[in-house]
Amino acid sequence: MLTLFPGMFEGFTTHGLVRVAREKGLVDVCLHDVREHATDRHRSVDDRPYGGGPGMVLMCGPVFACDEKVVAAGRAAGLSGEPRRVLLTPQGTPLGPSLLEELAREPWLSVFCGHYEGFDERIRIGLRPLEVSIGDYVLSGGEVAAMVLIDGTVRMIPGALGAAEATQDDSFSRSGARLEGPQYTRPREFRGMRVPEVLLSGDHQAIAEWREQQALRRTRERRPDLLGEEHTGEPQ
Ligand code: 6GU
Repeated sequence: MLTLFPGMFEGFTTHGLVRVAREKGLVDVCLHDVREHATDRHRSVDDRPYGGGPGMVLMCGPVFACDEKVVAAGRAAGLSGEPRRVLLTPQGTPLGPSLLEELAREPWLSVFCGHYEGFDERIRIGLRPLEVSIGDYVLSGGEVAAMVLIDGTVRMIPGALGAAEATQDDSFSRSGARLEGPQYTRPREFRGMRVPEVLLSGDHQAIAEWREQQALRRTRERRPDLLGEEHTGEPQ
């Protein structure tokens, strides 16, 4: 990760899925502070745009220097060639399941978190990153988007999830995009709300059919587009 705020990743890399995947040796996440590559005494990483206008633009110098350090550090750690460079920006390709699977197959990713009004265009021209967006809204910086990308990517690495957390029933998994249906755990009754009888029946066939029907119903209700259908507006 190349970022102006490495501290934002601390909790993310030391908890949950990413922590476990690191402990299993499936992935490592290394944080690189772009500001360490500033060259002036103010440690500037951004400057005013040529041609005028509001906002600041991330400068080439610190970003290219940080990229070079990342390449050197990766090689020292035994990686070969170059990293697949990803730049997080609202102008990028929308992130989806097929891109996550593709990224999960990469041995080495270099993830740039955008900030300020944008990047000096020569960062795009010189480093040729894959530009990725996580949706049609603007965030204050690329860090949160980078965590979305890393979490989604690590889940796709074989062995990252335990058997119990298998991805096949997930919403948006390969096996056909559909939403997950309702789930219940103990107690059988909570504040007057009861677990559906079929789930207590022990009839595996009936349970599987119920789950299938519930998943379809929920998908049709909330995301008919996933089934290639129009929204009917029918309540559940
Ligand atoms: Cl990748 N970055 C920022 N700053 N905002 C976003 C985004 C990324 N994706 C959606 N909004």
